[in-house]
Amino acid sequence: MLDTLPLQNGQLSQPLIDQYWNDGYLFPLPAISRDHALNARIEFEKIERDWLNAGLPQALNSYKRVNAHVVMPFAVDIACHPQVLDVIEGIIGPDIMIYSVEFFSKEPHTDHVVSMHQDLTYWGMGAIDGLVTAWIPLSSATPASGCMDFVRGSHKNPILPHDDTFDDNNLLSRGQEVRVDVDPADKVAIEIHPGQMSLHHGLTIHGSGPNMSDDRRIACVVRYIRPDMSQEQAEEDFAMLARGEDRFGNFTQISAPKKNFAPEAVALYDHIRQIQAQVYMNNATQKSDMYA
Ligand SMILES: O=C(O)CCC(=O)C(=O)O
Repeated sequence: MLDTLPLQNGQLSQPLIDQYWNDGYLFPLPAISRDHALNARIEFEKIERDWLNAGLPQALNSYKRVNAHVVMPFAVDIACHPQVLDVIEGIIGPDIMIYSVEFFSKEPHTDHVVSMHQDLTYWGMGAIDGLVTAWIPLSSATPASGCMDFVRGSHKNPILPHDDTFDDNNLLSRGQEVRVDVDPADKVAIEIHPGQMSLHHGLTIHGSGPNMSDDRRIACVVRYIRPDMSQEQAEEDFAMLARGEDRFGNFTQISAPKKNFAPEAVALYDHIRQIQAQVYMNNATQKSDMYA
């Protein structure tokens, strides 16, 4: 296990900020505490039990897989944790919005993978620098459990062509895969454990292999944006202010839910989903629902 990178008064030092912009990722960094991560897993698994057959309008998997912050307060608690935001501030500055919180889980001994891709490919914001992802594990992410692999320096590319595979074992909405043969030797395995996190740039080529371990691999994945970013392919898009100010108004601001799946939050979730699905699934070679 790699030692957590040292912060200066809870913030990224200039050499670490430089390393992020040079490599397109940074890890392992301190995140929420180990206890917080393990308790968040307990809450996540309780939601899985309590809400699976509760008659929600969408499949529970959809709420877990995208925009969990709209309906699950514990997802907002993680995304707004001051320690995490102090680190994010070093990358995108003092005004920080949450674009999405997503749970990526892989069951033990299963073939689910994430093909190599760039996040920004289908998000309608262009090839921007003002989006950073914090990948916060709620269980250990190791090469055996299917941790992420990053390609160093690949964020210096534009958005590259991707092919849709719609493979059932792929956790991405379209099974999208970057049309580049990534040499296995160029993949850096991002082993991290509860209490740590990794950061990656929206253009960094990354993916992850199957979980061959005996435990679930669960991560809380938070997409942070600067308020001056904007949605170019839909009239409206949504974000939650986590710190600082939004002086641009490019995103409709949403507030944190007060309880799990509050009816008004579930209705808002559906509204956001309808608008974002048009962007995410634009020109898809196969009609498919977003994260059903
Ligand atoms: O959790 C994974 O394996 C992949 C997550 C991912 O693609 C991302 O965080 O952008």
